Amino acid sequence: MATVEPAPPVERAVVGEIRDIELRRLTVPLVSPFRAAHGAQSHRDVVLLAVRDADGVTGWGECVAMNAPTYTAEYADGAAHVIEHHLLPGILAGHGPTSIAGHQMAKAAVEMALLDLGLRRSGRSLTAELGGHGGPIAVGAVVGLAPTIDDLLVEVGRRVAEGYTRIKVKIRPGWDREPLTAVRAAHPSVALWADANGDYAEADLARLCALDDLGLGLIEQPFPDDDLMLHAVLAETIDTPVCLDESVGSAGALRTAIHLGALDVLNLKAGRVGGLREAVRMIGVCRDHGIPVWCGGMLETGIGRAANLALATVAGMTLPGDLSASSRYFHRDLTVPFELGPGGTLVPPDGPGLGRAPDPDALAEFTTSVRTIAP
Ligand code: SMG
Ligand code: MG
Repeated sequence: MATVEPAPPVERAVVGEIRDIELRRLTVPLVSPFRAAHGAQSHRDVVLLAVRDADGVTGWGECVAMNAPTYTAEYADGAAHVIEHHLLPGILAGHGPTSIAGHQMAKAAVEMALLDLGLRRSGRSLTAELGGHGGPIAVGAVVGLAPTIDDLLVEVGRRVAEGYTRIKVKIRPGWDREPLTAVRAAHPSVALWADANGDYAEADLARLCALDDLGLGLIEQPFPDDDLMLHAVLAETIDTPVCLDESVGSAGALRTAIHLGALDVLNLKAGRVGGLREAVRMIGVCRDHGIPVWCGGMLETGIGRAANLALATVAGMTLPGDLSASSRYFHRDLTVPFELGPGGTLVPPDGPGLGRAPDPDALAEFTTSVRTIAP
């Protein structure tokens, strides 16, 4: 017999009030292909939820799963299946999301939609609900693996010219010291971070330690996600702060990683940890242990970006997140675009709920399928 997750008041209040739920698939083109250790993507394959009540108020939820299970085990088709067949039935029956193992990205999308609906109904912003301060906040841009150093420098130069003061560069074995040195020389005052998406191995420890003289703000997820011990060895050896991303899927995993000394800094993504509520709990764990934390990104459209921005203003989020303007990834975003403000900053919307909703024309342009599910 499936059990039901106990939901916080806002989410609980809307269950039982739902008229129907739209599960929508979209393909949104990226301005240019985004390449990391696990492959390249030229479009964002989005799973979008629209939860409607009887008055026609709609809550939106974006799932951050990618189109294929190359970066994480979760992926868009799988998440859509889990949402439709394992999470929504309990909600549509008036109970709340069914308790299932794993599938954090699917759970987070459902939570986002229920939260947005509940907050829209009460007129409260997500930022206020999470305890955030509303911004503006400093943000950073991410630059993927590039074909040549010259290409990398062009891309980094473009982001710096746009106003970003913190740049994260994707690295992999063989694409690390040389490109990072070139970026460091071209932009000595930019905060430079490196993200390996788990592509290094134990044999690369010395190669990573040799990056210490580049003044990097952090090295993110150098080793595979299950190898906390290796991250602990590196953190012990290297001066550059070691940041975890893929390794930390819950508050429990975070406490374990802290106990092992496997991280100095946390990249926090609500999608990776099952939702915004868990993410806020994890900010508290980081604060208790003096671990700096920042909001990660998953190339979200304006829906997920609005949620990330609200989360990024919660006290304890101490470093600039992977939260660029919409134009970094999209010629046309699903929502009114987010634009970079003075000093490389963004401001979360202050309207009810997420404060952003998809533009109907953009939805029509990018939607590839819609399923409407009613109680
Ligand atoms: O949203 O700006 C963004 C992307 C940030 O690099 C980014 N995300 O490992 O941190 C990460 C990656 C995951 C997505 S790449 C498939
Ligand atoms: Mg990362």
